[in-house]
Amino acid sequence: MDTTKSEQLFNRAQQLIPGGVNSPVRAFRAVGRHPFFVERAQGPWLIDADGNKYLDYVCSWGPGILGHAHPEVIKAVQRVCERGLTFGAPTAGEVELAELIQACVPEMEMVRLVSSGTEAVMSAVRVARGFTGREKIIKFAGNYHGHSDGLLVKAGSGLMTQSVPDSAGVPVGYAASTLTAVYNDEESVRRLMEENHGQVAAVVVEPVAANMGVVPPKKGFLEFLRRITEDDGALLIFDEVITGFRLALGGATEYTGVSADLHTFGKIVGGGMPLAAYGGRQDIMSCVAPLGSVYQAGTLSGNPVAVTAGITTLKILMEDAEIYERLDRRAAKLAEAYRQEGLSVNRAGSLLSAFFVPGWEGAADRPESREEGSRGIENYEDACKCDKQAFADYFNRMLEHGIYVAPSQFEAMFVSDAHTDALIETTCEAIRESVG
Ligand code: HOZ
Repeated sequence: MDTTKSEQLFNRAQQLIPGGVNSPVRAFRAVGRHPFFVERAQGPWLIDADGNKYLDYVCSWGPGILGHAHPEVIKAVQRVCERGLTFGAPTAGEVELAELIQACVPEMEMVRLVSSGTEAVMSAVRVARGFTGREKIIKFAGNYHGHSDGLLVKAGSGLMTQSVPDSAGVPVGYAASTLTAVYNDEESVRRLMEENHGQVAAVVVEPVAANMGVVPPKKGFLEFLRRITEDDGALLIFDEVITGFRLALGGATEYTGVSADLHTFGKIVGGGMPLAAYGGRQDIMSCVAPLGSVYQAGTLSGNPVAVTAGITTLKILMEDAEIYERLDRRAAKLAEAYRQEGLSVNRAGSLLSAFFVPGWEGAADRPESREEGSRGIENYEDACKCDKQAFADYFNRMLEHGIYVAPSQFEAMFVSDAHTDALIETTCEAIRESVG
């Protein structure tokens, strides 16, 4: 595979951009190679600067549920661009997108549009503090909620990939009001709630964790969080930046049946453009300025181009009654292929992770260890035990087969509607040849 142009670009990038990338996991450090630079993308394919073509299961880390450059989305964006790129004033599209979000997730009684998932969660936490008059929050080790100061404590995603649980530069005081519990462990939450009774503004959780690899909630875990927050007068925030419009049109609430007070969305809701949203109960969201005293603002919030990409994407999803069933079926096929090779697989709809758990070698020959749910990863500590070198070897072999999965054991694999049955079959063959 010729990678000359990507290498040249990476050399130039490293002179100016920290690590040569604008988001750490993209640097490919965990898989021992340099990143490729993307030239363009279409459907399930990425084409790099040297003309190499990859079947893409990263899908821009989640937004690409329809595949890349969906013609309807591109056309709508081209049309709206002709009318101007940003106004810093309200547009009809913002109202329409808010209405569509509410139609999909009825709990979103009020919605605020922002520009990134980080901003959405940071703002939701501020609203929770303003509403309750309390300062502390509880998050879970291995959950990632963007890079705002108070949420970079025992965070997943890039921090896990680099084995840095906490970021430097976060004032001790900020981190002190973030309490960390163990995902899927009710007792750890109960203890923190008791020790900090009446002081916790919110429990913020990825309802299906997807930043320590995919880790679904154990039966009853989210229901427990709902009860304990209600009993204490704290709010429950579902960070649905990844799960929103991916697990179902109604996101995690539809998928799990559990309600939250506030939700945050990103990725799919922006249709591939920088747009995110937070919202929920009207009494809580009424605290946001100019209605209330919790301040949050943004020049590019509700940007007309991003809003158009979001509206078009949500409409396509809403009009296709079978899309989620299709995605689920295809992801299940991939999961089965990984299991047959002895890996431990977690899956929720079109999100999945294959973990190189200790003892994975030879597990393919032990039928009992191939069963769904056996040798499962349930939390951060379990995920940390995985064999990262084996993952890196597998990643590189998949890339040689022309298949791009996330360059970290701790990121999800995303299946899009552009991954046809035939492409899934090709991928299963590559999995058989790349694991082990
Ligand atoms: N941290 C995000 C993935 N969970 C984004 C990574 C990127 O865009 O490089």
